[in-house]
Formats: sequence, structure tokens, C-alpha cells
Amino acid sequence: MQIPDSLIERMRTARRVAVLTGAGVSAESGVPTFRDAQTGLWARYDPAELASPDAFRANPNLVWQWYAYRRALVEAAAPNPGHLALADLERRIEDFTLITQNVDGLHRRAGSQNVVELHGNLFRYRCFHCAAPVELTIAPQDAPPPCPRCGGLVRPDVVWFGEWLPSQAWQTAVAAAERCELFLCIGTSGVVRPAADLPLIARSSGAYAVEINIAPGALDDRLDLHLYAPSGQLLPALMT
Ligand code: BV8
Ligand code: ZN
Repeated sequence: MQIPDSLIERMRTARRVAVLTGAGVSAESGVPTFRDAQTGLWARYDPAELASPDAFRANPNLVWQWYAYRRALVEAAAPNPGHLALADLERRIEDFTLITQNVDGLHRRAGSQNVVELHGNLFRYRCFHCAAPVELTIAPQDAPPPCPRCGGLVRPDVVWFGEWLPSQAWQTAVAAAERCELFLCIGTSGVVRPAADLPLIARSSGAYAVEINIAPGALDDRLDLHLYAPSGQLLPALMT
């Protein structure tokens, strides 16, 4: 993959950088992306159907088992060179914000410190009824445990479709997109909003916006540069 010298130069000189990642950055860690056919048991369910409050209300055990399955996948996975390259980039850039749609926690495991989790985290829990945070040392496999505070059902602390993003995370992400001079949009289909608006907010605020993906998607032709290669290979090359 030939990386344009102009981008290498921007990476060398940029002082304010924001990055948005999607499921594609975890693909090379063996974590299926949202729109890949989920393997095995989950091939017949549409993830967007499971990741919703209605699905949890209708069938809490099924939704809970889907997240238990995904936690097991992530626990067996390791950060890949793409995650590690982004952690390295954070150490080099004075004003660096890593914004992720992913809920797998792999950026933090790779050493990234300042991670804005727009959609929550698989390994955090809260009560579906009273919203109290819930600590689980061992998460049960087959059904949600009861909330210690109100007896309601415990849910994963992730943002489901139709739910608002955590306002602090969203405000931090928009502020970073508005002030950055270089915006990297990596491994996302650019379908889910409002996250997908961030590269456009950055570009309209004067940033140079780059997409890194293995194939064109919803963001195609809307950013300044589109590089098509696996992020686990391209990001380390970008950091040299
Ligand atoms: C909200 C947590 C306000 C849960 C997730 C019309 C307009 C605007 C909005 C909407 C609309 N219709 C509906 C909406 C709202 C909806 C939405 O955007 N729907 C979409 C489907 C149209 N958004 C919401 O509901 C959001 N909330 O809008 O609140 C509101 C309030 C009330 C009522 C209405 C609105 C909340 C969205 C958050 C949903 N939660 N995750 C969980 O994970 O279980 S989103 C989920 O999708 C994951 O977080 C995932 O990360 C995310 C986005 O997907 P991607 O990350 O892009 O992953 P995907 O599989 O799609 O693509 C992978 C990409 O990687 C591909 O491009 C592939 O080519 C690439 N790739 C693969 N391998 C590699 C690679 N790239 C590089 N290297 C590789 N090796
Ligand atoms: Zn409760």
C-alpha cells in the first residue's frame, strides 16, 4: 500500500489529531465486525435487532447471552498492530483524541489512555430499570442478574439503537472533531449516526479528513483521502 508523502508529512507535523474507530480496527484481532455474518449461533440474528431496548424487554436472556458470547470473543482476543499504533500515536501528539464506536475495550488494552467510548463498554453493567451502575465480578452466562438496588434486570452498559449517546462522550468527541487539523476515520462503515457525522464535522471545521478501510462505504468520496488496506497493516506503516 503506497501512503502518499503528503499524509506522512501531515502525520509528522500535526499537533491536533482526532481519530474515530469502528469495528474494523478490531477485525484483525478476530472480533467479528457488526456487519460481518456473525459466526455460528448468531448467524441468524441481525445485530441491530439484538442491540435495542425492545429486544432486551422482549427477550432479556437472548440479548444477555449474545453479549456474554461477545465478551468471551473479546476476552480471547488481543489488541492488534493497529490498536498498538494508535496507542503509540497518542504518546507522540500533544492534542490527541481517540474516539471509538467499539465496545470491546481493546484500545485501552493496547495502552491508549484517553479513549472516548461513544457506545459504552461490554465489560461495564448498569440496571435496565433504575440505571444504577452494577459491579459484576463474574457475569452469568445465561440470564441477566437482578439489580442489587431495585431488583430490576441488569444490562450491558452499552448504547443501544434508539438510545442517546452519553452526553459527555459526545460533547468531547464533537469538540475534538471541531478543533483538530487531522481527522482519521478508521474501520467504520460510516452508517451508524451520530458517530458517522464526526468526520464531516471535522472536515467542515477545516480538518484534513482521511478514511482507512478495506473497502469503500458510506463515507466514500466525502473525505479528503481514502486509503484501502487493513488497518492492522496500514497504521503501523503510517506511524514510521
Ligand atoms: C441515536 C453498541 C438519538 C451496542 C452500537 C437516520 C438518521 C440518523 C440516525 C438514525 C437514522 N435511523 C436510525 C437512526 C439512529 C441510529 C442509526 O444510526 N441507525 C443506523 C443503522 C441507520 N442511531 C442510534 O440509534 C444512535 N442513537 O441516534 O440517538 C435518538 C434517540 C432516540 C430515537 C432516535 C434517535 C445509537 C447508535 C449506537 C448503537 N450501538 N454499538 C453493541 O455494540 O452491541 S453501534 C454498532 O455499530 C457498534 O458500535 C459498531 O461499532 C457500530 C458501527 O458499526 P461499525 O463500527 O462501522 O462496524 P461495521 O461492522 O458497520 O463496519 C465495519 C467496517 O470495518 C466496514 O466498513 C469494513 O469494511 C471495515 N473493516 C473490516 N475489516 C477491516 C476494516 N477496516 C480496516 N481494517 C480492517 N481489517
Ligand atoms: Zn436497579
